[in-house]
Amino acid sequence: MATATPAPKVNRIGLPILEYRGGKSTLCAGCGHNAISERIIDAMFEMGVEPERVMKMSGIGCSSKSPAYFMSRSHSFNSVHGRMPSVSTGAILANHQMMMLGVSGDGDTASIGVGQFVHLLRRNLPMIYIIEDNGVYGLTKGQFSATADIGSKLKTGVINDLPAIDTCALAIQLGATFVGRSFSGDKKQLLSMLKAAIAHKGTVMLDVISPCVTFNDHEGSTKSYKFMQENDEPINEVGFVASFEDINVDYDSGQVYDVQMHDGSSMRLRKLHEDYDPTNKAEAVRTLMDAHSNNEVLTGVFYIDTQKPTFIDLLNLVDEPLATLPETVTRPSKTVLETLMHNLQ
Ligand SMILES: Cc1ncc(C[n+]2csc(CCOP(=O)(O)OP(=O)(O)O)c2C)c(N)n1
Ligand code: SF4
Ligand SMILES: [Mg+2]
Repeated sequence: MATATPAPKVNRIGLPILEYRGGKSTLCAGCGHNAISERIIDAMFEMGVEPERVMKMSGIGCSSKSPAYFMSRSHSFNSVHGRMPSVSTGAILANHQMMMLGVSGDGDTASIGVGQFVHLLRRNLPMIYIIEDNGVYGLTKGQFSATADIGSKLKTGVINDLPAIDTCALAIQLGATFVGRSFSGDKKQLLSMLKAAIAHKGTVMLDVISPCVTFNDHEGSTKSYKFMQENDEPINEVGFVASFEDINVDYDSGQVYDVQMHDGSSMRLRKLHEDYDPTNKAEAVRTLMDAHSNNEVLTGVFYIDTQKPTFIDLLNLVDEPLATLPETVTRPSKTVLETLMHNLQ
């Protein structure tokens, strides 16, 4: 007798994980970017996010191709190299009921795109911004990017003699309200951070070290699998309990920061590194600067602020998205326009 195939497991909105998948990846086997796509799929599925409510944004690069490999049912826009922040700003202002997920590369963000990136951070735009950070321009055959560490070595033997831009320190200083670093190979940490990112209201900036197996995974690289396995030092252990799950309080409050997220979820940051306070901006920047001097790669949630108004709050936008407001509401009447013209004479 034939046995019945078990029904696929569904999430809280009744969707199986298959509905969160994308096209088949064309990236190199073993590329860190593929693992990040997998974690995005898991996080969106576990959080029960409606795929059609997500806008996937990217620039240009191997990393920026990766939105094609997750969530095919979502909206997607592949912008010009380094210009994803401005396109995203326009899109979220047009419809702030959507969830914005940007995937960029270290080159796309910190080299050609740094001018747009810094203004995105100042605005606290509601957006999850992921940098798939391999320290090189993977798509154009592995030149150093602006996140490559000083002294690190290319396959050709060329040494990088410029200091790295720490995108996390920059993001904290300029105004992002959820800033962390993870490693594509750390499934547990990355998944918890992504789930908390989905629950946050404001700019989430996650720098995810994502080794380029083809151009930057050798001896002398500081973005290789081996280097991260040996030097990754978590600053806190990230736990996440979604608003729809039971919270069992079983921790010593002295060791944990329990952060209440906007949607009622709870993020728990268990201290692993001295007496680190993720709500203290100056301490966060100083800790990252110190880590550079000590050649440490800190991971975890460095900074969180759940109180700061977002760009949408600052602009006092109406609840109904601008994109769907009827023209009768958005267009000034003939009398208003005539008065305006009269006042300009
Ligand atoms: C305006 C412009 N300048 C340069 C390029 C060439 N280019 C394509 S991808 C890329 C760098 C991508 O690096 P990164 O963002 O780190 O992505 P990765 O491929 O490493 O994931 C460059 C310089 C381009 N496409 N457009
Ligand atoms: S070249 Fe590097 S970054 Fe691009 S897909 Fe291959 S491993 Fe990934
Ligand atoms: Mg890169």
